Amino acid sequence: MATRFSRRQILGIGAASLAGGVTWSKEGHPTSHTSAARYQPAAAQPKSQGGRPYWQKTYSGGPINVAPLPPGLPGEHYKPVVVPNGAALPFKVVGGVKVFHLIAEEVEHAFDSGLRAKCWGYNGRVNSTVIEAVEGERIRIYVTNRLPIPTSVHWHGIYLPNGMDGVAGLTQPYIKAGETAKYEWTLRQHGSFMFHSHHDEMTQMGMGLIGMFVVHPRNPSPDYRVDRDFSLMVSEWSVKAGTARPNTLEMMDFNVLTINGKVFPSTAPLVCKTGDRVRLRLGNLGAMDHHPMHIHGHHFRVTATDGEDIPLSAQWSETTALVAVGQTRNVELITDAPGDWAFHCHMTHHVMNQMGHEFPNMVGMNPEGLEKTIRPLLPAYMTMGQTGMDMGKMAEVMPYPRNTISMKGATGPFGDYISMGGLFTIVKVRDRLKSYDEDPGWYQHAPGTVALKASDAELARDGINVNEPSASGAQSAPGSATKEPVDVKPTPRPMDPHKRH
Ligand SMILES: [Cu+2]
Repeated sequence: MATRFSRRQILGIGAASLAGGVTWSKEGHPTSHTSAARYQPAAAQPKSQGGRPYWQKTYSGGPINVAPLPPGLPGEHYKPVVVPNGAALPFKVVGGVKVFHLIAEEVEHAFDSGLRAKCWGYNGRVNSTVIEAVEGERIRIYVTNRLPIPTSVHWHGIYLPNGMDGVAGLTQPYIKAGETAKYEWTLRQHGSFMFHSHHDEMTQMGMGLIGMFVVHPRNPSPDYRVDRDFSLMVSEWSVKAGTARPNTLEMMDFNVLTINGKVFPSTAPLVCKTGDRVRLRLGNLGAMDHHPMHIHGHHFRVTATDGEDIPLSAQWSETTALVAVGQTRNVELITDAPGDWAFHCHMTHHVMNQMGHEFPNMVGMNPEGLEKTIRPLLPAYMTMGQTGMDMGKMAEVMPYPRNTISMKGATGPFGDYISMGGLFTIVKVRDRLKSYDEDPGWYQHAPGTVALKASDAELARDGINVNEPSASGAQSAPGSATKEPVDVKPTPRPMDPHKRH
């Protein structure tokens, strides 16, 4: 192909001239849509003369009444996404339609080994049931409500007939307790989308009724192919220590931050080979917080939003992608640096586990007197924060209430605590892997490639005096006498020649 086509143009050609004849069998078309044209992506429509390109396209997928293409099958027509700590929802094909059964129900959910709560979820999982489908196919989703209250499901970012949009009371009646509703439409787009309850959202989404909805392109361009395609839903919870249910009334102080419903160290690592092409599909359906998701040792490109694919010329590089509430972001990278690389939210309060924030800043204070006063009333009382949140130490000495976890992360390869929890996971990149499904353990660093305690010989060689006063003179080295601060006079600035007086 001499001309470079965009992904949408390739899809257009695929739908118009290739589909059915080349890569897809014609078997199994529903007969109720025979009068309509076969599904074509929006950009395949005739272009208007002049004007700007964004007025030439449809913003809702084009005509609704299109004939669906045959259902796409995993391994044959698409490479399934990897759902760490979760799974794709099973389906069956009935009369050419892909049929799913989504069940909203109470789930006894483990955020980590030490913290469980009665949450609400889909099909036995919390935040980690993914619906996976293929552009152009017709899907039918039965939603069974096993909750004690009415619900509905909204398909977030997806083009569909208005009555399938899932806004309880507005576009459909409630799905009452015990009822099963039927949603059905033809997918006229691809991308990373989401689904969630759209009734009493604050309660129901806060209890866990959210998930990712991944639609693969019909005839993917070569640049769509990746070796690892991860689906990661981030969210936030308030689970007070010792309680059995999330507090969905919380507005500010979320203390359990999750990826696919898990906090680190229970988040499964993202296992990759050196040189793998990797896509991370990030979605955020938390209540209040946007999450800047940050990768170490690499950069990634932002390649798609839940609006559409970003053309190559408009993609941008980041090491941190902000995923706001209600957004998805696809980011792609080549994991070409072996190691154990942190991937986490960069809001420091979001990489803590079960952190309460009602503490004054105690850094540098001696709390001995305070503790003596309080201990007769609260024997387990320990003032926190005077040396920072030294979570490793706290984990060892602090007695916990029932059903709570420490703020710590986990013991790492050097015996020290990794002092992060919550929205944190590890991208494990290895030259050789037995299996993607097996945690390869800690990275074995080559000699001389770890930041270790500097030796006296090294310090002497490079003329580093560790007792040297720091540049400001305000701080002195341990054990040395306090010196008067150096009086630093501001250097007079030359007059700005461009300034008129
Ligand atoms: Cu965050």
